[in-house]
Amino acid sequence: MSDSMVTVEQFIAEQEREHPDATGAFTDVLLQMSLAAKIIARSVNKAGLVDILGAAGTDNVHGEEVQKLDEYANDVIVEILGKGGSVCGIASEESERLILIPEGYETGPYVISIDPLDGSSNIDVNISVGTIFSIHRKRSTGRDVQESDVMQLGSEQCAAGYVQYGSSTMLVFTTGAGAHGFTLDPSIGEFLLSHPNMKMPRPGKRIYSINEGYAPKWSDGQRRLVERFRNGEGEEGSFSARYVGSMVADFHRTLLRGGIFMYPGTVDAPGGKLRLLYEVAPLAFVCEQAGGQASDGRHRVLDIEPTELHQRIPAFMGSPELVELAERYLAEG
Ligand code: P6P
Repeated sequence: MSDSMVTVEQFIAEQEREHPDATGAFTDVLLQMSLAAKIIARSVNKAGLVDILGAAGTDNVHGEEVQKLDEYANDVIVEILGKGGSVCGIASEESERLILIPEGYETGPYVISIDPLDGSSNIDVNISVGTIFSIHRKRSTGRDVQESDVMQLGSEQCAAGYVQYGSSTMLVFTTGAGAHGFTLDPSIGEFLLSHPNMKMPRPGKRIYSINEGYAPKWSDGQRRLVERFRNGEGEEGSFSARYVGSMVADFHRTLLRGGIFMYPGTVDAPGGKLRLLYEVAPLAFVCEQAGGQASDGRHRVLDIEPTELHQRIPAFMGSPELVELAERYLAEG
C-alpha cells in the first residue's frame, strides 16, 4: 500500500506496535488531538459562513481580545482530551490556571499544553491559523496533577505538533522518531500521510521571516542581522522576506522551504511575544526532528527550564546555519 493511503490512525498504531510495553494511552492522546483538529477545521473552514467570527467580547488571560473561534477550539480540545481518559491536566493559552479533569472522568499519565488557535488575529482576514500541542508524561508522584507536570523541559516532550488550517488542513507531529505530515482529505474525513519523515532542505531557500515593524526596538545585533539578510551582504547571498504573522504558517513554510523564522525580544518586551510551553517548545521539537535548529537567541529551546505557565521567550527557528548566525549576531549585542 502506498504511503498516501496511510491514515494517521494506521501510522500511530504502527508506531505503537514498535513499543511492546505501550499501554495505548499515548496513542489515544494523539488520536484525540487529530479528532479535535478535524472538528476545529470544520468550523474554521466555515468561519465566514456562520456567526462565529468576531470578538467574543471577552479578553483572555493576556488581555487580548478573544475571538469566538479561540474559545471554540479550546472547548473542543478540552472536551475531547478531558474525557478521553489519557490526560490528567491541560495547560492552555486560554486558561490562566491548569485545567483539571472533571470529577468522575478517568485520567491518564499524560499532560498536554495547547495553543488552541494560534494566529487568531488573522481569522477575520482568512489567513492560515493553527493549533499547537505539546505532550509530557506526568512526573509528580501525588494523585493530583501539578503545574510542574507541564513545566518540564522541551527535551522531555513525548510528542509535539501542530495543525495548520490553511489551503488544506495539515497535521504535523513528532514522537521523537522524525517529523511526519498528514493532510486532511475532507471527502473521507481522514488525515492521510502526505509528508513522511519531513526534513528541512539544506541549505534551503534564503528566506527570513520577522516583523520588521519592530526594528526600532531591536537590539543592535538583531538589526545588523536583518540588514545582512535584507542587503544580501553575507556569503549566503540574497534573501526573500516572508512574514504571515501567523506562527504556524511561518513555521510550516520554514520547515518545508528552509530559512529562518524569528520573533526576537525588544527593548520593551525582552522575552518577545511567543509562549514557551505551548508555542515555541513544541515547534522546536518538530524543527529539530526535521533537521532544523531552535533557539531563544542564546540557548537551545529544548534545554530551557520553564519557570511559569505562560512564560514568553524569543524564538529563532529554521536552518541550523542561519540560527547559529543569529546567535552570533545577538552575542555581539
Ligand atoms: P506580531 C499570532 O497572534 C501570534 O501569536 C503568532 O502566531 C505570530 O507569529 C505572532 O503572534 C505575530 O505577532 O507582533 O508580528 O503581529
